[in-house]
Amino acid sequence: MHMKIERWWVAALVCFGPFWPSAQAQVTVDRAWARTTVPQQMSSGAFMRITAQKDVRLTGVHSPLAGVVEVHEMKMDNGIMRMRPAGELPIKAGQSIELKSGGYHLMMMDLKQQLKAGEIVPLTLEFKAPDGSVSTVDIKAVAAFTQPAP
Ligand SMILES: [Cu+2]
Repeated sequence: MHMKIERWWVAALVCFGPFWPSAQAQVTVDRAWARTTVPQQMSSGAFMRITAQKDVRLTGVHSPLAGVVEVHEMKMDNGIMRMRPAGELPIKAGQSIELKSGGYHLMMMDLKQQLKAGEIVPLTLEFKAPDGSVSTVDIKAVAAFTQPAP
């Protein structure tokens, strides 16, 4: 029985493998880092560069270390820096978007632990293509006090 299942999976890979849409081929993420926190701090930002090979929208983000992760936008408003949920973030084919301090960023809320320097913060980014297909990209952001040198 075990052998049978294994063989079926091999067959599935051979038959369907080349037709599976590859999330990795559509979106790449690099320079990912997250801001360290002090004890009891419940939220923090995560930053990275996202490059899309095809038109996509960043539709959701999840992390096992945070209850909620939202895409936020920071803007000057009458001399005051404000941030608010940005909703879905469109990225055009061939375009890179920099999530950085003072601009778009990922807001991690309801943090389940303190983020100490060097801590790995796993994040799953969910992208939607114009045809409605959904792909996810798993990344690991490193906690740091300020943006690490590229
Ligand atoms: Cu924010």
